[in-house]
Amino acid sequence: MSKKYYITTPIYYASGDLHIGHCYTTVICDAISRFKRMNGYDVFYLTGTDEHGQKVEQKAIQAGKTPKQYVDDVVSKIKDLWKLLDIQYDKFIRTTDDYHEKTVQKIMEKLLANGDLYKDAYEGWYCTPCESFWTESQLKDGKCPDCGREVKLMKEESYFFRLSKYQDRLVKYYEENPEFISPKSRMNEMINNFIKPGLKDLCVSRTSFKWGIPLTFDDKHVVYVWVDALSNYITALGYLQDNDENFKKYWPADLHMVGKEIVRFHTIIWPALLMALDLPLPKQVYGHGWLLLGGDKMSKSKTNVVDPHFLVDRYGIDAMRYYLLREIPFGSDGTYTNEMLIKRINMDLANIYGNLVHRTLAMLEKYYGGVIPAPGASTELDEECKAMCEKLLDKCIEDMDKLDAPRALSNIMDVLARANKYIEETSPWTLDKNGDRERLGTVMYNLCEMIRVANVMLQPYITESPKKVFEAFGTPADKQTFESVVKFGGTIPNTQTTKMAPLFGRIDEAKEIEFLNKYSEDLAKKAEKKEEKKMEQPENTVNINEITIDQFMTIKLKVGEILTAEKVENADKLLKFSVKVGEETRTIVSGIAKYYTPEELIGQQVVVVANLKPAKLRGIESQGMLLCACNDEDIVLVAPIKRVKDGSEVR
Ligand code: ME8
Repeated sequence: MSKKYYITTPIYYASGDLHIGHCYTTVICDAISRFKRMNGYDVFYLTGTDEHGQKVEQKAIQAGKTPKQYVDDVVSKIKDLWKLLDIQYDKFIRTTDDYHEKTVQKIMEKLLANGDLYKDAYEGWYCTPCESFWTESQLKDGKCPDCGREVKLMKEESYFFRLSKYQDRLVKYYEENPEFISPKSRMNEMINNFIKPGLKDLCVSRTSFKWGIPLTFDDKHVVYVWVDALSNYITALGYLQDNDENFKKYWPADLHMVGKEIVRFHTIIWPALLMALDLPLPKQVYGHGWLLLGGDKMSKSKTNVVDPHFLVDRYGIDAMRYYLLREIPFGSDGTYTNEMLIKRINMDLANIYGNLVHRTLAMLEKYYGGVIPAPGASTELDEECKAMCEKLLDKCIEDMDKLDAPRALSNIMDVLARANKYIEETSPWTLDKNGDRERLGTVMYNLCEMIRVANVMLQPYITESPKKVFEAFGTPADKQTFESVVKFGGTIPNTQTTKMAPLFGRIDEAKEIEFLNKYSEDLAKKAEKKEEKKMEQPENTVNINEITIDQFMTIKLKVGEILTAEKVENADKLLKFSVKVGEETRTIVSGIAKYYTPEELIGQQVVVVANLKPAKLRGIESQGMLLCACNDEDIVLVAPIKRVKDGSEVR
């Protein structure tokens, strides 16, 4: 029976378009999966989308859609992208899938029943884009330490998971399984930054928004997105469902491949949750590096995104896959540059691979009418090339055991480069001129076989060209297995070859770079314009003709009492207030100075938009907005018609 191999990518946030940094994780996992399949493993490759949470809810509102409509659209684009990149996954999970939602509810019930959940009040700093809580000391200059964006102080009733209880068991697991957190440097990071300062219990439910999985035992609460998302790795296999065959067969995961910024969720929270559920732990979490652009992480929000559709359209799937797999040193960050992309295509794919294939086909045509000749006696040189080919499979297995695709590809390219050198060394045109048919036949046969061996080994990484090459050489594609390259000589003599279109045309580097730089500049300008427009039209004034009740409920209106009021210096229209909203006191700046004196407002009750993104007005951070009735002549503050407790919700 073949050995199983369960590999996962993170599930992608369904909150916008993906860039080639995202494609990196999926392409690596695809190459590993294809390699393992060819190496005889029974592989299950899972990917999917992370669709709940406040970030998605807000994006949906901005787009004037319901959250479900919004994620449906994004997910369909993500699936198209994986198709474009020829990603061969076994399952695509969506966290809005019914079976997933029900199972997450059961997981939460189980945690409650085991005493791993308790209810308390939560106060902490929350980064909405990262969906992460931080303590005061973890913040960097008062901002999110992961993405550098603003954080919000949140206070709400929540359920907590007893994460602290699992600290010692986690450390023991790390010690006993040194490969669990890879590469090793990431393990030290986890221990020093998170474990040593002491794990705190984790807030795992939220009441401040609705777009999530409700708790069955307290439906005011939705499950914290990271618990919802991490559970995908077992819900996708049928955990706690009627058909749990895949769960029994594939769990625990052999590899969770993740970007380095989410290693902590996968190596602390996830194993602790699994311990609480009494389940075996994954064998390895690999934190790969980032694809950088101009020194920064590529990111949707930084508008420095490199569009995979454009690149695939211009250079082809194989060029993109090859670039991602070959160029970025595995485990470390790598910088995307147009120059390196073009260089890689020219150096490896056009000069080494494409050139070899075309020269060989052309010589076969010229000397043998396109038919592959049978080999004769071998020379020392031939034996050296054969030995190199026969070692290739083992080398690649060794590399891929370390998940080192760049190295495996470099070893395959070495064989192709060796074949190019073999042509120079044997000089088939001289053999032809001298009428040395036997030696010419041997040389041509060996060239075809070297191409075949390298082509077999290229199949997990690039998916189109090997097929085309097999076809041109008349090689039956279904027989090009790893076993077929153990011994040199799998090419069948007397096979008719056919002409093929150039695999990879050589690109004029200078011209192409000029074109790409101009293209990037235009894109950046467009993005800048879009950003400017957004500033002119703040997010909350996006034109929505009709909103649903769910969308309305995302706007938090609360009653507040004005404690102090004063004029803002050098600003005729502005008044600065401190407003008591429940237990907190907020600073709010409002443009109503022409309509009220500060004194008449002290002690008044008003309606505050409480979840408005803070904005700076004349250097003062305004933490909310006061509702007013407005017309051409007047602006009048809106207030409850009788006094109520401040902090009361308005809906
Ligand atoms: O983190 N270079 O989703 P996501 C390399 N939903 N990899 C990059 C990258 C870059 N510039 N930018 C993103 C999430 N990635 C969560 C996961 S799993 C239970 C929940 C990688 O859409 C990133 O590191 O932000 C991650 O591995 C993947 O893209 C998805 O990121």
